Amino acid sequence: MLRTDWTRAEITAIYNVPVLDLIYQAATVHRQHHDPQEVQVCTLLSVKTGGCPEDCAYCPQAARYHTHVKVHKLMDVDEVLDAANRAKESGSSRFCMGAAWREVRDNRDFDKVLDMVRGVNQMGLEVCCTLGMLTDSQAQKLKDAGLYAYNHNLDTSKEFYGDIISTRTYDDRLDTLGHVRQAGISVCSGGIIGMGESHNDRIGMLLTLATLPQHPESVPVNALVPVEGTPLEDQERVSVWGMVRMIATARIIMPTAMVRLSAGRIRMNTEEQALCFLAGANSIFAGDKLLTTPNPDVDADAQLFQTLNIRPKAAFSQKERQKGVRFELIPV
Ligand code: SAM
Ligand code: DTB
Ligand code: SF4
Repeated sequence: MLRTDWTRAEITAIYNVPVLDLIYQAATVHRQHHDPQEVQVCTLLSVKTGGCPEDCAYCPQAARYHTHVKVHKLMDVDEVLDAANRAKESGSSRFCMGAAWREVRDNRDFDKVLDMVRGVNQMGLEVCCTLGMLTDSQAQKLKDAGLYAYNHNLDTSKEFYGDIISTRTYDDRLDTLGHVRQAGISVCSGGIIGMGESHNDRIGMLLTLATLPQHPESVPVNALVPVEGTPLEDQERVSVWGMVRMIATARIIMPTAMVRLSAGRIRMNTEEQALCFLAGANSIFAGDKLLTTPNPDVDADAQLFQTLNIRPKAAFSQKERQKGVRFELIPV
């Protein structure tokens, strides 16, 4: 039974279980709801890069920080569809387009994004976007264009949020998640660890996600990628045990969600990533770039999948496939 009435005390107790027992419990829950050999492979593309007016302390794309990121206006639809095709050919079943916007505006750029969504959907890929805040009518337009999922992270706890971002509120984030859910789009929401938050903040973020009216279908767990020029450039690397605790707790309290081992894989070896999969992660971002920072390349991931005997998950859920939604199985 899926629970949306978790208490802080319950989640804290799970989070603090001795780590090997925690992995065992999470691995058990994982096997009740998912095929442990299947890992969803998603490809990210930054369709509009840098120059963002927000002040997210982790983000290399915020205009106010001086980072290596080169500003790039919204890409052309054809270029994006070419990239989606390459992602599909290399084994991805989900294609996620990111824009360094505070919020979506109803203008020609949004119309272009809607064309991108239509095109990627027609390729039989699960199409996802992360474009900042959305109104309910924008969410509906994305849904009508064929958007499958929308990524909008809570990033951290409500209490720590103000230390990281001042240009929008936690409630703004929750409102957008509500609009996405209302439009019938699959919700992708998680956060980042390693920003100087406490264990209580990590637990607080999981509590908010697991007590939404409905769990997100996908929960990305990012390890901070510290980028030179951002206020968090000197943060220490999070240990694999930090990632494992987050992933395992998310797996236990949101058993049917896809838990995504997201940013930070570039600094993890095969064994560390294997621990994360054992703890219940069943999705990754593939391709040598996330949005603006490096990620393991396709060859390294093909090797990872071979070593761990895991395989990429096909697009769309079993239920939708039975209803006749287009999909293709692409081996790596
Ligand atoms: N501008 C939109 C927004 O903020 O929702 C979409 C793009 S934004 C870059 C997507 C997510 O990437 C952020 O919410 C954050 O969780 C993650 N992210 C950004 N920079 C990161 C970093 N340096 N390390 C880890 N995750 C990061
Ligand atoms: C998410 O949770 N992580 C991805 C995706 N959703 C959009 C982004 C990670 C970005 C890491 C920093 C960068 O490459 O710019
Ligand atoms: Fe802008 Fe998103 Fe980066 Fe924040 S995380 S600065 S909103 S691109």
